[in-house]
This record gives sequence, C-alpha cells and structure tokens, in this order.
Amino acid sequence: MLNKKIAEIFREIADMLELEDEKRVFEVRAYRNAALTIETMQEDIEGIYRKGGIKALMELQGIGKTTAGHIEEYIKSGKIKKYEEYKKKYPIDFSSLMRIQGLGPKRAYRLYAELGVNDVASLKAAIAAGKVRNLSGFGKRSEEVLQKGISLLESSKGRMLLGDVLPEAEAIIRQLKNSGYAERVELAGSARRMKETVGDIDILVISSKPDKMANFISKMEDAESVTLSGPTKTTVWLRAGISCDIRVLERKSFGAAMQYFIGSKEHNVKLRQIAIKKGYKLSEYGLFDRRGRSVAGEEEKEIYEKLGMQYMEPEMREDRGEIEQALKHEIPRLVQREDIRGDLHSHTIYTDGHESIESMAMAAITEGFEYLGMTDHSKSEYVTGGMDERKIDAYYREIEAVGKKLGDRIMLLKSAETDILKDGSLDLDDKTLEKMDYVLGAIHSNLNMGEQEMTKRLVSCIESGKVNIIAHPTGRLIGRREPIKLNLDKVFQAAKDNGVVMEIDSFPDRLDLNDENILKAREYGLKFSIDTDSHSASNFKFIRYGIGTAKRGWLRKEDVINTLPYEKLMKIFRR
Ligand code: DGT
Ligand code: CA
Ligand code: CA
Repeated sequence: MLNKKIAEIFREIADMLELEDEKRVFEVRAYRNAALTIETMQEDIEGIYRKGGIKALMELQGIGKTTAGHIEEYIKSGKIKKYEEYKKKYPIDFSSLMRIQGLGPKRAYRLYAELGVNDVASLKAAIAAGKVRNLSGFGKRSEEVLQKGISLLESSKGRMLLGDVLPEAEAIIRQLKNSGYAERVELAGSARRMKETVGDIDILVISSKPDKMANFISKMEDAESVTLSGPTKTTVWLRAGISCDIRVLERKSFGAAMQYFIGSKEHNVKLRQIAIKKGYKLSEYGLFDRRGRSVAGEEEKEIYEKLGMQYMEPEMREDRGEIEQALKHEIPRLVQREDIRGDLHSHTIYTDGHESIESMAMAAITEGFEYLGMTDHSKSEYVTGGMDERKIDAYYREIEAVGKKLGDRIMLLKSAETDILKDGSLDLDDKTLEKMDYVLGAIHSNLNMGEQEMTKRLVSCIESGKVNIIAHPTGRLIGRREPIKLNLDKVFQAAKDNGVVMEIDSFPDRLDLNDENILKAREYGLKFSIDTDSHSASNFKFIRYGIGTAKRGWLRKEDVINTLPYEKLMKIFRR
C-alpha cells in the first residue's frame, strides 16, 4: 500500500511550505489534512484511484484537487515533482526529524542552516559535539529535550505501529488469496497477537504450488525487494518500510505452524516444556508422541487439547499466566468487536477534529455504533481551540439538533474532554459539567510533574465525584512521549472506590491504557471504556486496536462499559 509513503510526503511538503512562507496556513493545513486522511484510512489509496480516478480521490474527506493530482502523479510515476523541487531546496530528512519530540520544522531548519544537521544521525553528532546548546534560542535545556526525544525514537527503532502494519499485512493477504495458488492464508506473529508495535510481518500459506506462489510473492507491487527466497520461505522488504516473512506450508502441519509462528516465543517455550512433561515433542511441524507419531498438527486447537489445555485467542499468548489458566480451563471469553455498542470519545470541528458533528455521527452509524459520545476539548486546550462554557452551549445545541434529525439511528451523548488542571480540579464550571451526560477527564498540561504530585493530581480529580471516565490515563505516545509518572496502584484503587472508569484509547499511537496496565487495573475490578478518540470519520475503524489491546489485558465483555445498551450505560453515569 502506498498510503503511508504518500502521507509522509504530504507531511514533508507541509513542513517545507511552512518554512517557506508562514502565511500559507491554508495550503499547509490542506497537506496535513490529506496526510491524516490517507494515513488513517484502512483502504488502499491506489485501489481507490484505480477504481474511480481523481474524482474518487476528491470524494475523500480532506483530499482536494491539488493533493488528488499529487496522488495520481505518484501512482503513475513514483514521484511528485513539487516535492522533488522542494527537496532540492531543503535537503532535510523532515520525516524522521519531526518524530523527535520538541522539534518542529522551523527549528529543524535552523539546525540545518547553522549546523548542517539534516537527519537524526547528524543531530546526534551535533549534540555530542556540544554545538546545539550554543545555538541561540536552543540552550542546554532544549539539548536535553532533543536528546531524550532521540533516545525514545531509537528505542522503538525498526518497529512500526500496529495501526500502520495491519492494513499493509491485510493488503498482502488479500493479494495472496487472489493469486490462485493459495488454499489458505493466515496472519501470524506479533501482528496477529495485536501487539502495539510490530518488528516484522509473518504470514502463513497453504499451497500445492509453492514455486508459483514464491514467484508471485517476489513480483508483488508492494515488495520493494526480495531479501530471501527459498522453497518454503520468502522474505520481502515492503515499500511500507517493513519486512515480511511468508511461509508456504503443507496442510497436515498448518495448525502446528500457526501455533508456533503466532507465538509469542515466551509462550511457545513454556508450551514446549508442558509437552515434554506429558511425553510429547512439540515443534512447528506438529505434536509427536514418544515413537514419533504425529498426534496433532492440522488444527491449532487440537494441539492445546492434546496437551490438556483450553484454547485461547492469540492476544493472550505472552506467557503472562495464560498457560496456567488454560491448564485449569479458566480462560475467560474475551471481549469481541460485536460486543461494542458505542464510542465515548470523539472530536469534531468544534475543536481539533476534521468533520462536523453530523458527519461524525453518520460515520459512527456506519461503524454500527448505537451511541456516540461527543467530547471536544475544553478551554485549557487552547492549541486545539478548546471550548469555553459559552461555546459548549452552542456545541450542545447542535448536538441536540443533529440528534433529533438522526432520530433513533444513534444516540449522541453530550460531554467534553475536560482538562484536569494541576491541582486536580476540572477547567469547566459545575453548571457546565451538569449539562453533560458524562464527564471525560484528561491530563494534557504540566506533564513533567513528579510521581507523587501527579498521582495526587489524578487521584484528587477521581475523588472529586465530578468525573466518570479518565481518557488515555498515562498520556504516552508510542515511540514519541513517555507516560506521565503515576503510582497506578493508588490511581486504580481510587478509581475503584469512586466508580471511575479507565479508558482504553484505540488511537494507534496511544493504546492507553496499554496491555500491562489493563492487566493490573483488572486486578482492582475496574471498568473500562474502549474508545476511538476519533478526529475524522475514518478513525472509527481504530476500534479494533483498542479491542486488541483490551484482549491482551484479558478483558471480558462485562469489564467494558460501552458493551452496555444506552439505558444501562446512563445508569452507570447517573450515580
Ligand atoms: P516481532 O516480529 O518482533 O514483532 O515479534 P514476533 O512475535 O512476530 O516474532 P518473530 O517475527 O521473530 O517470530 C514469529 C514467531 O515465531 C514468534 O512469535 C514465535 C516464533 N518464534 C520465533 N523464534 C522463536 C524461537 O526461537 N523459539 C520459539 N519457541 N519460537 C520462536
Ligand atoms: Ca514478526
Ligand atoms: Ca518474522
């Protein structure tokens, strides 16, 4: 899929435009909006163009004539002329540099103009040589911030966000299925386990024509180069910037291969020990008894059954106690997509969303939601155009009007993503809070507080009785921003005592709470809300990443409040 590549180019054009002329805000915004749309849509942009041309592209939210033209140009020629020209003028690797927290296009340009910094490596060298601290407007403090940003970026190096990888993997799987050489195609590895970042994609295929299959794989559009080509395994480097292992297998051992390659490695190691204890040998080829006869292999489930264990979904397989649970036959039924009835976190053009209340509501209907919580930002988030009490009144009037118009197709809930201030109070007055169906509280400012102070801040908000849900509780951005410092035991205990719900934010770079923290919160008997935090219509699709994360935290339907029908949900909020 070209989506990611084109989105990256549009972002870079926006960065360079911004440098060129501060007044071209509309153009800059157009490129950024187009990038966001392309990057977050789950369909292949090339497919849309091939089916419906420029016209189909322009029907997409945020894509205009210019950007549609660029997309066509890139699909046809692999280049965008305007971009190439700009790149000559600004030979700077913006797309990696912009991933460093605390660095914008202007500061990046100054580093280039004055120190010759054009990528992450040269920035590191400049910092090491003590050059950055001496640059006017930078200083020691910014040097530290940049250094920290680089470390964070490097710690995630070589891994991509699940939300970027899964659509790519699915596009490959579709092609393999349509090749005519595959009987069955399955995703394995960390992507199948819905891990928040993925090192490489693993795909398993049953084919009676392995040579033709291998040939097909090496010729796929998405494959930039072939790293390894053997009779049973082909490894390709994808244009999306990630490696992909495709293994061709026989039917009789496919289940064993699934079990092995879904992983995780830690889960497999423990499973093999159990097999040995029971007098078996387990490998990716099957489960064998002492005399080497295969006792299971075609289906994954058989292997677990023969080992006296209950089957479990891939998301649980991390050796976090699931094997012991399975031996006791105490694996819970995990929450599923079809259990989710609505979404309690979304944004519109009232603040930093990209679409109107009505179009977000329509998109939520399309996603199959029965209710949608409207949660634009409150006033302290001024960078997003946060709403004061007066603007919130207008917001609620429009929500009511749209709600009336849409009738029983969807229930729109009045809320706001309300800032939790330094002292734990909310930044909206009580009168406004009372107008809400529920209150979604979030920490956005003063993120550098120490653990004690930060914990006190959040706990005092939870204990105030004014908040129902805590949005993205740790505030981390995967690979870009560390979580805020919290004593989660204290937070979870307070949430339990006060009936406050923890959010699982499904946005691909948030996934907050993460799997480990969910497991911990679950011990406290907390309730969760799996929300998308949608900023445009295509973002509702992100719900699957939140569900994947919830499953990795072993959550059941009854742990998740947005599995409840509207009336029951309202009872929870009206304590
Ligand atoms: P990744 O790619 O780093 O995001 O993580 P995975 O889990 O996809 O790991 P990968 O691609 O290296 O291998 C795919 C699966 O193959 C892994 O989840 C379990 C299995 N596997 C790989 N290496 C070993 C190993 O040394 N021992 C065992 N038991 N299983 C392994
Ligand atoms: Ca992998
Ligand atoms: Ca692999």
